[in-house]
Amino acid sequence: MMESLEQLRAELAAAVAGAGDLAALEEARVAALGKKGRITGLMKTLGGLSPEERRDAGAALNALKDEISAAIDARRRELERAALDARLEAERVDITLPARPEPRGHLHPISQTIDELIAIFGDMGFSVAEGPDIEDDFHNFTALNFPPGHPAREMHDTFYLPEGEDGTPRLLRTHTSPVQVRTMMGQKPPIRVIIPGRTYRSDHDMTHTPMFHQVEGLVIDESTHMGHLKGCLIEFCRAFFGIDDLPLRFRPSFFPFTEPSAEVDIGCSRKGGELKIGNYGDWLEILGCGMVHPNVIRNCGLDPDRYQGFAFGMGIERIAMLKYGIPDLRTFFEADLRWLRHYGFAALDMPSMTHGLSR
Ligand code: 2NL
Repeated sequence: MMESLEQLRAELAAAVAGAGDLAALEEARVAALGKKGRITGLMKTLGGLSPEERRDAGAALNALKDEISAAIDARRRELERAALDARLEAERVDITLPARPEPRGHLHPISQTIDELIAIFGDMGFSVAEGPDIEDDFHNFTALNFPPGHPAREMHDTFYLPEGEDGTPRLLRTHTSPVQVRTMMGQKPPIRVIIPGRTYRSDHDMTHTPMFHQVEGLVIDESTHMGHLKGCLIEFCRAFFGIDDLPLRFRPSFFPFTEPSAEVDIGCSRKGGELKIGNYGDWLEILGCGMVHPNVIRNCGLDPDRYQGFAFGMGIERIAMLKYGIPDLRTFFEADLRWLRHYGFAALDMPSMTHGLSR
């Protein structure tokens, strides 16, 4: 029997070692240790032996069984490891490859310009505020010192909506100023915010679209004066157009919500019918500004004897057209992909003070 056990050990060990995958290994296990396996079969013959023979043969069979079991376990770990290695190799992903070889989307010039405004004013310590497009009379007109019969309040210029549940008239904001009203009513000075956003006016021709974008800025503190207003806007215009010696001219003007008020021109040239921004002797209007009217400060719940400040506003389409040479306002809203491919910006071109604000 011992001789045949040696033979059996060699055969079973070879079957285990030669199993090429987990299924073959399971077959070898059943053939050796299963109910009808060869070791199991020999175990069943022990009963017919004499006590002495049974003790020796039993010990030998148990040793063989343990040895083959251990060999099967070892082989199983080997095969599982090899299977995992093969799978990892097959499913390998090169995470250093670009997500898409060629990014195809473009940022709209309005989005790009807003990113640039936020970068420049952010660098000067301004944060960004937002508010609802649907407003009420108080935030859009009354708080801003528009008198009751002011032409801007007319149906003709403003999109009015059905009144709200409380009976107050609703409208689409005609400027971003109501967000500044909400800011003053909601937080204590010092305040330094810009508000870029959509605005709406009932006007549609070559140079007007019923929806357009504005950015307004507001600074409120205890001693903010017109010198701060001038320095801030000179710095902004020079950074935005990337022209260090860009001249600015402040002309007296009127807005209901500022006193005094000014309109700002930047230097330009119109030689040969082509508009060029820079120090060339001619002037181009770019924005409106002023010291916030004491009535507005009071209407927003602040004490005008303690707080004062400045505000400004400009059209985003207009400054984008000037900077990027876009000739027609209406093309901004046509959703023409060829136009966007031409005037749009790469999605990962993050504007910043140190890495350039444009391509
Ligand atoms: C323009 C001129 C301007 C403001 C906007 C403002 C807002 C508050 C108080 C005072 Cl809450 N002023 N905004 C001030 C001056 C001019 O916009 O030409 N926009 C396109």
